[in-house]
Amino acid sequence: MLPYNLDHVAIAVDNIDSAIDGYRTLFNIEVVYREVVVEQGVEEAMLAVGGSFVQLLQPLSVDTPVGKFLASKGEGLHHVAFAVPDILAALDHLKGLGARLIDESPRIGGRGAKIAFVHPKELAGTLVELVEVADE
Ligand code: CMX
Ligand code: CO
Repeated sequence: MLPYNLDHVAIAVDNIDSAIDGYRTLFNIEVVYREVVVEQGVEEAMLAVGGSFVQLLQPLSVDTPVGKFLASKGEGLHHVAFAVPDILAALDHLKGLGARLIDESPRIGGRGAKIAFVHPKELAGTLVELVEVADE
């Protein structure tokens, strides 16, 4: 299983508007997509950098993955996401290797993409997301 791109690097933030302002002011990076994803418990903003994104994540409540993360660790890097052409094939491949999956089957994330997570304890303490981007 070979990801074809680094889709995004996700950062947990307390205030998405001030985080967006910071990236715009310092790096002139603009938001190309912004969405509330209720199932994931976040408001997310995607900021384009070349063919990849910085994903800023503000939790919708404390009782969500990003809310719990902020409460225990504070703001910072939350996960990295690899783009894969076929997420079902990628999950089958990982299951075959006995990987510790958080999602056995894909969920729908921002941009209508199919997403699934691999546990951070599996990969040097970093949460990894697989993304199959929806057709334009
Ligand atoms: N990166 C690295 N480690 C993390 C982590 C993260 N993002 N989130 C939690 N952990 C670690 C904690 O530090 C803790 O480690 P210790 O046991 O060493 O203290 C351990 O995982 C358990 O932490 P927890 O607060 O009890 O969290 P849970 O086990 O309830 O949940 C996880 C952790 C990864 C299973 C959960 O956050 C999850 O399901 N994440 C996937 C969904 C998600 O993150 N959605 C938001 C993003 C949506 C998007 O990108 O579109
Ligand atoms: Co993500």
